[in-house]
Order: sequence, then C-alpha cells, then structure tokens
Amino acid sequence: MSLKLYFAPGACSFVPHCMLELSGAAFEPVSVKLHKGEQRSADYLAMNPRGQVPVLVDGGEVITQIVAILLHLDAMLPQAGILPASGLARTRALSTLAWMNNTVHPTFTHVFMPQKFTDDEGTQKVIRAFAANSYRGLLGEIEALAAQAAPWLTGEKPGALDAYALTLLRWGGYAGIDPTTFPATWDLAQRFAALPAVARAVEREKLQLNVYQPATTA
Ligand SMILES: N[C@@H](CCC(=O)N[C@@H](CS)C(=O)NCC(=O)O)C(=O)O
Repeated sequence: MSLKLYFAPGACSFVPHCMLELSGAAFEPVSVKLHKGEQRSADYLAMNPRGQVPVLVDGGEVITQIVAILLHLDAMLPQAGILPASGLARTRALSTLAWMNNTVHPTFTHVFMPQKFTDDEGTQKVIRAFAANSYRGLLGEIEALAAQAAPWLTGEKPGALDAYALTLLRWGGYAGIDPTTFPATWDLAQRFAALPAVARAVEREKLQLNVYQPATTA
C-alpha cells in the first residue's frame, strides 16, 4: 500500500489528513500552496484537472472529492473509526458528512472566493456578506450536533465529522465569526485538535485554531 495525500494548510484536506494520522497508516503528505496557485501548475492539473485539494493517490489510483476519499480510507482502514461501521449510525453520519461537504463547505467558498461566482467586485461584496450570514446559521446547526456529542459527533470514537466540524468552525473566523460563540463546537474542536494524532496534522499544517479577528473601530 502506498498512500500520498495532497493537502493545503488550513483547507478542507485537513479532514482526510487527520483521518490518515488517526489511522496510523504510513502516508506521504504533500503540501500544495493554494495562495501561490500551485494547484494550477501543469503538473498538478495533469493529476487533478479540477485544480483542487485534497487528492489521495493510492498506488496508481488518483482519488478526488472528500466524501470519496473518506469512504476509500474507511474501507481500507476500518479500525480508524472514520465513520461508524454499519447501521443507522453510519447512515446518519454519511448524511451529515454529505451536508457538510455539499452545503456548509460551498457556502464558505462564497465568503472566501466570491470571485468564483462573479467578476463584478461590487457583487462579490454582496455575495460575501450574504454568504457569511448564511454560514453563521449553518454553524448553528453544527453547534446543535456538537451539543449532543458523546463525546464525539459519531459517538465514542473521533472521526471524520469532528475533523470537518473543526475545519468549518475555524473557517468561520475568516468570515468574521468568533468560534467561541459556538461553545459546544469550540470545545469539540479543541478536544479534537489535542489528540496526539490530530496534533501531528495541526503541526504539519501550522494551524492556529482561532483565526477570528474582531473588527476594529476607528
Ligand atoms: N468538493 C470538493 C471541494 C474541494 C475544495 O473546495 N477544495 C478547495 C480547498 S478547501 C480548493 O482546493 N480550492 C482551490 C481552488 O479552488 O483554487 C471536495 O469535496 O474535495
């Protein structure tokens, strides 16, 4: 088994990055600097024409999309506890994972990269403000889930949903949202980041958990 993970510090690739660390599997982490446009280099596009992270390379197979990567890792490394193994617990976890990936995550993309949705700078500002407000509501939904965590979002074992919740809450800081205003999610994120395996991913990505900066008034 040869596994290579292309990740970008602070990006959604943190989710599979943590899962690989939690699993204990050997893998080669490859950092892609999105702010330098490395995802658009000819070599990277030859591997992933969509120019995004994460990419998992398993032997000769290039796998993109967080949900597919997580399901692939979960099948290969069942002891890691990426998702509940079976039954309704698995169905519910997949439902939340899909929602995080197809709703919460793209809402943040409208805050962080409004230029992907319009060339017009004025409209970009409107999109950013509208999406930041929607994003706050979505973090509220995650907060309700975190308030029920026992002790993790999918039960006794830390898994993919905890890593995604941390990532999404952390991104909120860039949308002007103080993570401590979601106390259950903030507590979950801090506990998750403190796990030794996760701490290795945090260290490799040089992540600061709370990136919120209050608006300064002149
Ligand atoms: N649906 C994709 C989303 C991946 C995604 O949005 N990746 C972002 C980082 S969080 C990215 O690579 N952005 C760089 C770009 O679009 O230029 C997945 O689930 O993997």
